[in-house]
Amino acid sequence: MNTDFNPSGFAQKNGNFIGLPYNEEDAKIILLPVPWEATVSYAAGTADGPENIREASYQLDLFDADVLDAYKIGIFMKETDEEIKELSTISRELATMHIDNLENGHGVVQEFVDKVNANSNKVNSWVKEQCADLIKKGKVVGLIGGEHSTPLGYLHALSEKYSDFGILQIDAHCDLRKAYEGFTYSHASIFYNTLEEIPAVSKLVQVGIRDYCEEEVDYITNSNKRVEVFYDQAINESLFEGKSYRDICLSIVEKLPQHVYISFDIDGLWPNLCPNTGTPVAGGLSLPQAFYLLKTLAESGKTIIGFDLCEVGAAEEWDGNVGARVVYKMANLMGKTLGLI
Ligand SMILES: [Mn+2]
Repeated sequence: MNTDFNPSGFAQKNGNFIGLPYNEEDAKIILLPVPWEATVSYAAGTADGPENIREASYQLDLFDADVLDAYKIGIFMKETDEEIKELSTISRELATMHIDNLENGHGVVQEFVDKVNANSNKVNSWVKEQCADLIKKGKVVGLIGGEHSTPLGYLHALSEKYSDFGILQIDAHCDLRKAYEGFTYSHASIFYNTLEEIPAVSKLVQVGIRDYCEEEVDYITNSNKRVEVFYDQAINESLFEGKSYRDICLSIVEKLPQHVYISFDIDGLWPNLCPNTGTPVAGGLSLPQAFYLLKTLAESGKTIIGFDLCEVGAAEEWDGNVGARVVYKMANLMGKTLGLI
């Protein structure tokens, strides 16, 4: 790290997150962009989410009242991989043709679906390799999507280090569908796939859920409490009836095991904080509510072992600005619970 660095100065556009003075070797937390959005079913653009976050991050100040000297933890954001981005563009064209066929009642071209599924497998393997390699080097990873299907490979890599961990998922959607629109590794299936493929994930706690289907409710009901949900409606009704938000956060955190991974879908927040996300839904958490929940987790004595932020749009800088704040807060709190500072 450059010792002349002034954490109160303006951010240098040096290619790194918030202009932080680290490289891949000396940083402890590595942000891995995954520019993949093949199966996005609604608004496109999240493949460029990581670069929007990087660009918007220069606007942020480094002071974090929850983690003093947070800038010293050492965060480095890797370059976007152009091959994955290209694969996303090709796959998204095939997926769009397939979804148009479905919506217009035309025959399904199985070749389109198979190709997208094959490319999803490639991305999952690439993410797993990247993350496993970083973990082997003693780094901690924050994955930045892309659509919400992107963390699967990372969760596989983590399961080789941690034999038992839980996931705190902030999201408008359960993402528990067994495939969606024919795509095995759909953004809407990330946690179905996670739970089916990774036994080390002993618990999934979902928060902010407000757009979901019967198949998902059945899956949750039959999960023997491996999945527990704090629906957006239930959270708000508890607040309206006088329960404190602190008590709600404590009951959420209580459900999680010692090691916790955070999966943050930006659409878990109010849509005015993520207007260009793939699938915006009215309602959700405010930013202070989300941050308070993360802080409650960090102060509970549990350890944050990794995180992702997905579905950040790229059509406007604002989405990147909010996304960058969410990434910084998760990285700082994770660094604190891991004793990196
Ligand atoms: Mn999601």
